[in-house]
Amino acid sequence: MKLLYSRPSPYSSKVRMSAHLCGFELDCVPTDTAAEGADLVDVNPVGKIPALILDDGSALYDSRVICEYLDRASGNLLIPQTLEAWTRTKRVEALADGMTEAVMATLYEVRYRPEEKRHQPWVDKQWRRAHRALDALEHEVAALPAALNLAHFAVASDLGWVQLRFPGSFETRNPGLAAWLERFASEHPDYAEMIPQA
Ligand SMILES: N[C@@H](CCC(=O)N[C@@H](CS)C(=O)NCC(=O)O)C(=O)O
Repeated sequence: MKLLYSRPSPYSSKVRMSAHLCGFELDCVPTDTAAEGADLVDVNPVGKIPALILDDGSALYDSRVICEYLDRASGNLLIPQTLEAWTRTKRVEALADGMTEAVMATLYEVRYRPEEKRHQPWVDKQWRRAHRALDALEHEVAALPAALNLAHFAVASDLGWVQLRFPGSFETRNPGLAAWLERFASEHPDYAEMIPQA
């Protein structure tokens, strides 16, 4: 299977970690979303990464759907199946990815909008959203099970991305999250290598 991805992309990072746990080797193809090239939009008309090309040539997106696919294809190695554990796992994934979505919106505001068109109250709203999600995540990570699953990968990928793009933005307010990420990286070097990097 081929994965259209980029090294800094948190959603790609989550998919790569998930594939590793499920025992799938992905052919990872660096892809520039800004170019809107046929290599990407013919696979994913939405023009976002990650996008997975299956062995039969069909495509899957977005990251949540890809992770569901990897879980099913591996016989549920990624997502715990009891109702209670499934619920926690998917909630943590949604929380971590939702936090990133808010912070990414603030990055795109600066990256893609001319200065005179930026709207600070909207940016402030995204950061309030992100901080609430980070506060909730601080409680969630304390209750994660020892065995790695999709929730760990979502949190590690999303926190790693925020640290990359906005260093210092949560570590003082959420020391438990900073410590959790550090521990994840030191205890799981295989996965630490896949945390978003420039
Ligand atoms: N909900 C999507 C979000 C994907 C996403 O936003 N990807 C970013 C890179 S991390 C992207 O492709 N951005 C390009 C753009 O928005 O134009 C997922 O979970 O895969």
